[in-house]
Amino acid sequence: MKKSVVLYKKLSAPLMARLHEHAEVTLIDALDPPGLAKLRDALPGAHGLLGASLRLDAALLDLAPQLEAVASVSVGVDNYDIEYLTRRGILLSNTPDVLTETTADTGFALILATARRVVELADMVRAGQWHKNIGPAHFGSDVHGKTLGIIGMGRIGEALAQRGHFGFGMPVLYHSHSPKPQVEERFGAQYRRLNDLLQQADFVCLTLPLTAETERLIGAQEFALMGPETIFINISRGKVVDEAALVEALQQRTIRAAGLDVFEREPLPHDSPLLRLNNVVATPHIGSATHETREAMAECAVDNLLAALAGQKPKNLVNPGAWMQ
Ligand code: 8YV
Repeated sequence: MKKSVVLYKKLSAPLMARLHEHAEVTLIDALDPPGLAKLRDALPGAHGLLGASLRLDAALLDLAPQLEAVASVSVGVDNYDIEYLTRRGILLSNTPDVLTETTADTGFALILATARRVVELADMVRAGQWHKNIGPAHFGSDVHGKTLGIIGMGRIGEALAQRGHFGFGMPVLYHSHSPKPQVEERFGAQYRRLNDLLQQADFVCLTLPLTAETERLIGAQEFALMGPETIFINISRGKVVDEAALVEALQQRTIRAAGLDVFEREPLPHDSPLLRLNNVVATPHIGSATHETREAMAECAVDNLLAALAGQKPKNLVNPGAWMQ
């Protein structure tokens, strides 16, 4: 008897075929009200869930008494009540590694686009407003040789450091739970306490997960420690930042500019004050959003899910305490 899997993220045809071979599949086409109603109806019979970008809390998962495994198509796991899943012995997996390089590329895309005002000036050209040679009013800031500050030295932070060091000759400062000697050796990176990094870096980049400890880590006090030429980059999670304080810092030029791929609310509301500032580059959470990487993530998630449903330990198990249940 095939087990029941509920998908709330569309997969490619090859991956769908693979899942159908091993499981009874229910696909939730969209996370709109009808889709969420269909999801709730399917949960009582579900053994496995696969998807992303949906908060799976106790209220929802109490509807799934047979649930054995949740495979997230993401590296971030802040959408999951991990203690609840572990208590129920439900295996949660994610998709690290396969998205590291692409997400670090996104980080550098934002560094360059924000420093050199690419979006603002490209829009000026498109609007037919390029009438003469660019002057100081439209100059950006250099990236090469500037100091790159990375908050959260995990896989993505390390890939960002690699790009800064080898690609742009940037001195690298980092802040993390613990010193990372391999990063210091490979990229000449130097560990800094958070406040020192904020004062010394030209680019302050957030690459850390959203946890109870990191929520609103960067607020008014932290922005005040940065300088008027500092450029702030967030490719982690919007809620690591006090977004109202960020808006204020940008409006008051406490910092020079911000390149943001994540926001407190997503999609970012059209009336967000961030969208009325020309010193903001805002992208719609595209960190891992390439054809190649999203397919690799989905394949990783399918591998994790099928392993779990077959009684094997998934490669990317987030909550090992559930495995020992
Ligand atoms: C997207 C991400 O949320 O992996 C993460 O944690 O933030 C992004 O990759 C994810 O890819 C959505 O499917």
